[in-house]
Amino acid sequence: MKTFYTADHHLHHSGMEVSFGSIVETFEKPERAEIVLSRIKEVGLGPVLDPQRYEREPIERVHTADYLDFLENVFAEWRAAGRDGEVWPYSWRHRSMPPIDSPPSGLDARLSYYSFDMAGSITETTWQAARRAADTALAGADAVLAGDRAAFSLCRPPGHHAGRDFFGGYCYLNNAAIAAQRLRDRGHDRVAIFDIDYHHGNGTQEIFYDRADVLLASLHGDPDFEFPFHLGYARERGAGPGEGYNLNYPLPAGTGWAEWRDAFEDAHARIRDFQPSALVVSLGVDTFKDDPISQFMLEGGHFLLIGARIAAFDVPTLFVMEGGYAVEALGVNAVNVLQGFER
Ligand code: SP5
Ligand code: ZN
Repeated sequence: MKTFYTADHHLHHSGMEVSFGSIVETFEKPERAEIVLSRIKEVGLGPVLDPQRYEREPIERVHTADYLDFLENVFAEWRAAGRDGEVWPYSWRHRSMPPIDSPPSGLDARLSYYSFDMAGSITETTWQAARRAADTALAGADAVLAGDRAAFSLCRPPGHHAGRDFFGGYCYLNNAAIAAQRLRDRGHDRVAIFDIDYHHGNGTQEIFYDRADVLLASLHGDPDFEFPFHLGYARERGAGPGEGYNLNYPLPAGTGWAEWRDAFEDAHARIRDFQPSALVVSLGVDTFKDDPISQFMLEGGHFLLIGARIAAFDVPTLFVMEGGYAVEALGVNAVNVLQGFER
């Protein structure tokens, strides 16, 4: 299968994050995409192609124009305010505070409004990198639309935590959602998103929550103990016409292959019942046993089995890279899914 990749991902690199009270090098670092690319070349998966540049229009099908303007301009605004370093939000609306539905005017208040955590910062070139990640997803979607059985969008920064108008969890633009919407807009009536990243795809859920044309099934660490904490429970089944089209499988810390596979197979059957004409896989491999920020116990060989089961849907499939932070194993694990699919 084709891989879409651009070295422009290097334009995003938040230097640090806070982990259990310590300032550490961010887990979401540029080496991640490079090791996956190396593995793709090593196994000869297929051609590696630079994505074309897309207009904002396909991105605005998912994200609000005011949020996109904010992402594009906030770094300059930060500098104009006389501030050094990178753009970081630092305070959020507590449940004791009334909700609002339009952005405040002050810089820090607006940063708070458009985010839900400080997993990653906005650097001078984060907007450009996020745009190119969205291009990478769109190019993969277009390959599938042109008739490819499958494609891999090696996106970085990742996307599934980003909602219609917010960033968080290392994510700025929701690459998988943008690709799924592209598939909808260019002729696929029913698109399923299978999110197998360790974390709940809260952004993807928010974007498609009231829709019956895009099914989301997500396996993840139970939000009762795991990031992003406040979304991803099994009781969240969709709203209005989307009722029944959002499927969450929260799983306990320490989940191993047998338990993960049981949930995966249940989701698999539900996706099959939906009869999608195309599939987007939010491909995180932070379910790996040695992942430094995660608590599932999958092993390298399991990713081959996952790929083979995804192939059994027998529908055009786009894989979109999400998380995975055990950098040494990340290339093998991610590409195992793709090789398992192709066998
Ligand atoms: C796309 C994706 O996988 N985003 C994940 C964002 C997780 N952010 C929270 C990271 C918390 C790290 N602190 C735990 C360190 C354990 N040693
Ligand atoms: Zn993740």
